Amino acid sequence: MDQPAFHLHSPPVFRRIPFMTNFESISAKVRARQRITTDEALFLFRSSDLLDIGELAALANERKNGNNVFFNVNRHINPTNVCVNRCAFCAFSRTAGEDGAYTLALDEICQRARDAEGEGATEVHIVGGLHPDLPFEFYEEALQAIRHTAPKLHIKAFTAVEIEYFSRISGLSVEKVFERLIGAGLGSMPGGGAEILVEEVRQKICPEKISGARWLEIIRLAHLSGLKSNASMLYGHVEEAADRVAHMEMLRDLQDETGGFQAFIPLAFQPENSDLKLDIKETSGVDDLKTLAIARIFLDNFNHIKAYWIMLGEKIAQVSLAFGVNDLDGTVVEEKIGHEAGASSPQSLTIEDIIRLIRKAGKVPVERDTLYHPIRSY
Ligand code: V47
Ligand code: SF4
Repeated sequence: MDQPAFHLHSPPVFRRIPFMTNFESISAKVRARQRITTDEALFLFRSSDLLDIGELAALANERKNGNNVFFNVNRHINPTNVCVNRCAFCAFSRTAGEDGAYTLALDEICQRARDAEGEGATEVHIVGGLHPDLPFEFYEEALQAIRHTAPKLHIKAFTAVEIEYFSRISGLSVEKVFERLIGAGLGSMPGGGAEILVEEVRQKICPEKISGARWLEIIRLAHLSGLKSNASMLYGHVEEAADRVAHMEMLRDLQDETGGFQAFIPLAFQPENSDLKLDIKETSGVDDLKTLAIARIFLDNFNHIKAYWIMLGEKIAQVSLAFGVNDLDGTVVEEKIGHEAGASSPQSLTIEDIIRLIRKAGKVPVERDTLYHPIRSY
């Protein structure tokens, strides 16, 4: 039987009024430190009140991070672009033997790590394709060799997609793969491979990649092994706002369980040279800022929201510091994934570039290590 909307005898103030989401109610919740729902996040995506959303995100960030903005001095190393997956959005990968396919030798990987340490980096960020012939031992030896040549570097390496592949090619369980890699020097994991965790979207953009559920399971096992990780979201392709919200909800739920995520990193899709190019345009600045701001509001259990300047460009990354962002990633050096796909940002920023960018946004630049311990404040 249908329930009456309210009892006739109830005093008027207790009558049930159908709940209507509006910006004021969301704002009141955030100000009261309450979690917002997926419907409310969707409402924000559909709203055009960019500045109001940004102000709310800035408040949520200020409570966690004050006026500090983190960056780190790092270097990316992509050992190989040969990949058996060939995701439709990826302009970085090649088939073995194709023009432009490469695989670095162990000593080339070590040389890059040695250079990075010599230039003051505290981290190497290592991700690559799923190579059909390299054995698991190659990756294990690469970590051991880096630890030997550049012992001060933190090694942040391998997405959940690569970890699952290592397990497949080695016949080892995922837990054992983590144990071996940690033994070889793995310090934490980057947030790649998440794309959009919703299966329908994955089938369109990366049908050969592990499922969203499996990505979450591998990350859960990483956190249980004691590793911290990041989580990314590739947006601005075929997904809807509801998919972005569903993606963030899965991350928020896992974070409630493990607490192992450090930063959330929305990655703006770069459409050049990928099979998804067709008629997909670059994301707009408004969409970039709104996505970062909503992430800051929705992911109340993540400490850090990172603007990856490689995909956003320096200017949007800088402006995002007024929209809830508190991390600008790092100096990077030799970026391939975004640039193969047409990113117009530079390959690298100097420490001075990053400090100036943060200061001009009225914030305090803080160099951090990979695990967010402050190293130096400027
Ligand atoms: O998983 C691939 C994305 C990711 C394109 O954890 C693309 O600190 C845009 O995850 N347009 C790898 N994005 C990079 C990544 C990352 C980057 C910086 C910092 C961290 C961190 C992680 O790059 C892939 C994929 O989602 N990607 N192709 C493209 N055309
Ligand atoms: Fe391979 Fe990763 Fe590119 Fe997909 S995104 S094709 S898994 S390198």
